[in-house]
Amino acid sequence: MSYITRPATPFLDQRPGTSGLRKRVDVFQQPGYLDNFVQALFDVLPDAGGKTLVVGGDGRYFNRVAIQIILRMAAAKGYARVLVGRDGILSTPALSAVIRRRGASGGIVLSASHNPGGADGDFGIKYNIANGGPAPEAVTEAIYRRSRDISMIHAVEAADLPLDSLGTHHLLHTRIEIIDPVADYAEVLRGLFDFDAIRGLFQRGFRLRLDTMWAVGGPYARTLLEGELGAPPGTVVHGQSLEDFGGLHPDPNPANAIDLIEHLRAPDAPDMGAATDGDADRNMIVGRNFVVSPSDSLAVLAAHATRIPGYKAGLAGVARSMPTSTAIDRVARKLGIACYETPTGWKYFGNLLDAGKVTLCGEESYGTGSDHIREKDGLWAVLFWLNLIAVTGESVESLVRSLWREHGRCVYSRHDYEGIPTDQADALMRDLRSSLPRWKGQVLAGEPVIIADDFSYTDPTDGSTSERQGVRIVLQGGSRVVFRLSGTGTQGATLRIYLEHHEPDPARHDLPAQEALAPLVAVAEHVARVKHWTGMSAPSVMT
Ligand code: G16
Repeated sequence: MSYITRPATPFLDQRPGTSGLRKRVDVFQQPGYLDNFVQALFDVLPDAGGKTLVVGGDGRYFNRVAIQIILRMAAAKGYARVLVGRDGILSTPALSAVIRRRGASGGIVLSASHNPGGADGDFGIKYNIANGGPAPEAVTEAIYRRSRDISMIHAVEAADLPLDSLGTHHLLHTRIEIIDPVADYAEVLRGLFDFDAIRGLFQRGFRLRLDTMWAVGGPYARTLLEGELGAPPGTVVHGQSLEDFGGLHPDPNPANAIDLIEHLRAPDAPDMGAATDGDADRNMIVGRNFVVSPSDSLAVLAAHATRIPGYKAGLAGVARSMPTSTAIDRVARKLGIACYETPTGWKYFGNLLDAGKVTLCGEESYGTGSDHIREKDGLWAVLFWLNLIAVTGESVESLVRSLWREHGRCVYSRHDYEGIPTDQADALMRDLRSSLPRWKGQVLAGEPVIIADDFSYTDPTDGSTSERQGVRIVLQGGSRVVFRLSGTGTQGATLRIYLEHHEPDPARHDLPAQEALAPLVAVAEHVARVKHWTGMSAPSVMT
């Protein structure tokens, strides 16, 4: 075994997006593509002597190949220890838990999250820092800058290591430990929830259907729910982790988890349904014939948090991404706690959580989490709901309806226009931005526009500023339309249009969301001329 150095030519497209570098698998399969990015990362990080790195992924196609490359390069970087999940598996929340519990200096997550997998699908790589959360923009930008100058790759020459059983290996001076991917994470959750209460719920015949979408959540959910909490076998469906997620799109929303939605609509529906995504950090919650919007889910959890052992002392504050509905703001106001509004991307919550300013946070994109780790956490959200149902005796639907009764309903939808040629999407956003001064004060959908701007965020802990984080048109009554381009797609551009309307009148709470939001859809078309720029007359996906 020896150190080797080989020349490299930069790839110029390695700028991380909302959540790391995501590309099609065939892009990552180009010789040296992954190596270059990892070298850029290692060049940006300080000396690794005496430090621990955690490595794992969601088990998608190319996961194993990538891990072997990373291990050989981590040894050349000089890490004292690298912890790898067995079979190369670590869900994103589990990796965050391992970094924090084992005092690692950081970790590498291999996942393209909810994007499809398999040889024709997507792959991704993301660096998490010592707090267990995604690296902030300053770090990801430094990696990108470095990637444009890479000329040498440093690795050790060694055969692939066996990843399929627990044990210890050495790559020159680096100790490689293959660890149980579930243990650390499970221990964190045990410290938060009333496992006896959840066990009691299942003993009383409560039925849950948890769809882990053939992705990495399966082993975690089976161990905890069916193994430890007494949920009957079969509670976790699509629970085997497959490299191609069974050819499906592991995105827990009503469009992609249609099988779950249908089961919850059936006459013999279980009491609760839930789904998690490719890397098990997202979640969708479904009641009997009742889909919970992610923004409402976050608000319900915040409203009842003190009933859960891990949060009984109360919440320091809460946070949501800007496009997420304002349901949580209303709960926070009632609780008398601060509610922060951040740009889209979990990385923006890290500083607030570290500073103890917030305890719970979440996003419209099916992500919810807390200060227990520094990633969103799908199974955590499911256990939170189960614990809540166990102690309140209420159903999923009644918990959401109480929220609406008390605070009004934030009717919400996201319309995605996928696969737009990038130059057309950029032109739309450019045009929209330049039109902003025109909208302020105009009457749209019967109300004056009070805000027409491009969201910018200043982190209250370190003063760093992130600009151009989404165009907002806000009407006097609080209704909003928000526009931004996705930072996680891999084909062309995806335009996301977020629509929110607050409905205080209970008699109107059951109006279908798309109907209630129709005036705002018209506003969106009026200000952004979506048809003109994209040639599309309807969104590809509505959630
Ligand atoms: C990532 C980020 C989330 C973000 C989501 C959608 O989630 O961690 O914070 O809300 O992407 O981002 P975009 O609208 O830019 O596509 P994940 O689960 O894909 O890692």
